[in-house]
Amino acid sequence: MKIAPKSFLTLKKGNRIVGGLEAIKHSWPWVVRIYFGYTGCGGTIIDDNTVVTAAHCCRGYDTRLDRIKVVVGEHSTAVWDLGQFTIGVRGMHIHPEYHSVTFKNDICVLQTNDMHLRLRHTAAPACLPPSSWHPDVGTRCYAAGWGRMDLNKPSVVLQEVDLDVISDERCEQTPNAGTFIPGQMFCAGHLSGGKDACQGDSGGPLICVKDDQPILVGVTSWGLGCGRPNSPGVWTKVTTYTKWIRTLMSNS
Ligand code: 4AZ
Repeated sequence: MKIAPKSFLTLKKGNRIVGGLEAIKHSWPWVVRIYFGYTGCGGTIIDDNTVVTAAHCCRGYDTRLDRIKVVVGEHSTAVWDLGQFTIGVRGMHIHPEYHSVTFKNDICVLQTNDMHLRLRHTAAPACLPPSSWHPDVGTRCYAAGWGRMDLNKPSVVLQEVDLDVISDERCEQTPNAGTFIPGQMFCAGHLSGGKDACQGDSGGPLICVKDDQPILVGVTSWGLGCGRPNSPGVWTKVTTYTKWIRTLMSNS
């Protein structure tokens, strides 16, 4: 799908996700804030009625869909932003092989009510990666969320940060080794530390740009601390799951 060229990746001054900056309002139209009860997670719109998030966010809510609230067009959680709206969830698909201890297959697809994206100025889908396409090591990508900043309090306004794709081999040389599963997960960030996703950013996207299109390459999943040197964050490798996701989309 063609994406309207909004102000994606144009930054304005602000502070800190960890080491990031405040995003320009509505410059991440595919990012949603999802409340599972009172717990906040991120998510990504991929079409009019589909949002991708982390399985560890969805867990326990498959029989309580009425307790889930997807907020679209959100910028500040403290005020009702112009263009912000809330959408209900009709169905949930936690990956059938998600494992809550090892975090393998940490991906969940939510079927929402129709978001009427064509009529919205503040919401648009990100693209799924072409099957088996994954950005090269070193590619600069971007994460966003309302999670904790510097292991401190959550951010009130959407933060964004640039993170580089790290090789599986290099990731295996960090404390992530042992839990990290190549093929299903990948690492992104800066080995020097400082920039990272953190608690509360889970479920949100790592977006890489390919042919001027925003591609949902990763789902924020886990990490050992936030922004520590030699301890990059770990993302669910979306390309591994594209077929599964597309099947769910065509069945909805
Ligand atoms: C979390 O707890 C979490 N530094 C998400 C991402 C990272 C750490 C923790 C990555 O949801």
